[in-house]
Amino acid sequence: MPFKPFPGQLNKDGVIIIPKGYVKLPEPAVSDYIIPTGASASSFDTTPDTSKTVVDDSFENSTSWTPFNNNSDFSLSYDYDSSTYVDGAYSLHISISSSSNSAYPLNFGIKKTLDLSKISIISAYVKVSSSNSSVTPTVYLKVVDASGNTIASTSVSNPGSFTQLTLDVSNIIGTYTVLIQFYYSTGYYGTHELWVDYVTTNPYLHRYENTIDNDTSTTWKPSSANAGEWIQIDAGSNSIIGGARIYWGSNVPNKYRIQASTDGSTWVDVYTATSSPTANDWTEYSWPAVYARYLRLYLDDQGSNPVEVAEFQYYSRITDRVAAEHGHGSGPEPWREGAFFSSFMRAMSKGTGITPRIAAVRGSHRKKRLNQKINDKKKKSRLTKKDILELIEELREYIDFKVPD
Ligand SMILES: [Ca+2]
Ligand SMILES: [Ca+2]
Repeated sequence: MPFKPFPGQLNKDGVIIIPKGYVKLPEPAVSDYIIPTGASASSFDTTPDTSKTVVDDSFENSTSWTPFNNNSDFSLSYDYDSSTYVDGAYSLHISISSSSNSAYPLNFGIKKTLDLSKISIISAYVKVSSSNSSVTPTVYLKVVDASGNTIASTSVSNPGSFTQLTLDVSNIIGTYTVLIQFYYSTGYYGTHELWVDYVTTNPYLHRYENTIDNDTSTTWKPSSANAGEWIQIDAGSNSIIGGARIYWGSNVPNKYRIQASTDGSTWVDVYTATSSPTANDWTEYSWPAVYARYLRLYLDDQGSNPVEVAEFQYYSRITDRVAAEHGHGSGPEPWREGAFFSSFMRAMSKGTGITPRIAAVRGSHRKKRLNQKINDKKKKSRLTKKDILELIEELREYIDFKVPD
């Protein structure tokens, strides 16, 4: 007596698609989602986050900045001025003095090496004084490279009272020397003084790390609304990844894809969106589990404004994979895909009694166990759905864990 054919469809690649609703499994819990270990993006909006001002007040009674003096004809000294400030207490007071004119420029100040990768703007309060009325110095806040070349600069002429210098460093990624510099093109006798009260920096408002900080109020935003902007997350190592969830910000795309990669360079589409997600909320995505380390959100059509992504998380491991394959939440339609040896499935569906070929299964214990299960099932005159699902799981367990050579 032939058993009832399996309700799914077997395609030419030996893949079975099980109809919607055939198997019902629980949705993954929120705790099943994993926050990635890293993120990167095609670009990011460089607007500073003015709510997160980092104050460097080391100028109160010590300084983490290094005083410098590029005029050997003058001697440099510095102290901490308890009567000159804008912040309520102390500034760094640095000066050079000489009793004779010099042929060299007046060029002194303080410097510090800073990683500007995550800094959007730098600001400093500065003030100068000179005992020589011929000297009208310029105070620079500048970024220089290892060769001393100026990368970015802003300045104020002869500030007699504390003045804030603010420099946009949003296009500068990497570690550079930041200078606060008293400069006058010619050397003159007298005492020349520079005060620095404090320095502030602001991070970016929309850098890509914002998608892995477990905070739905912080977002990544690309620098343009062009098609092709992307953000990717890193699971840290290759894993079985069957789903993700994204918390979208205020602007959502019209068309987008989720892609997976083992190496960060070759990508396969695992999910293609056919409509816009809900703004300011989570959207869950699932797909047949893939072996991957990286997931990438690729924006095919952002609409008129750059999108915002607040969080981008993934899920892994078998229990999550099973749930993924059956669909859940607001993701795609529930379905199930099993990759089989087509001869096996044809044998199963036709009831011909052909022994399935499982030569590809490595490991004798696994092969033996699988053969045993298949033989047990074949003793029955009619296979139930449960029987078939058990066999599917047995095969899938092996196939999913197979690491590419
Ligand atoms: Ca101060
Ligand atoms: Ca966030």
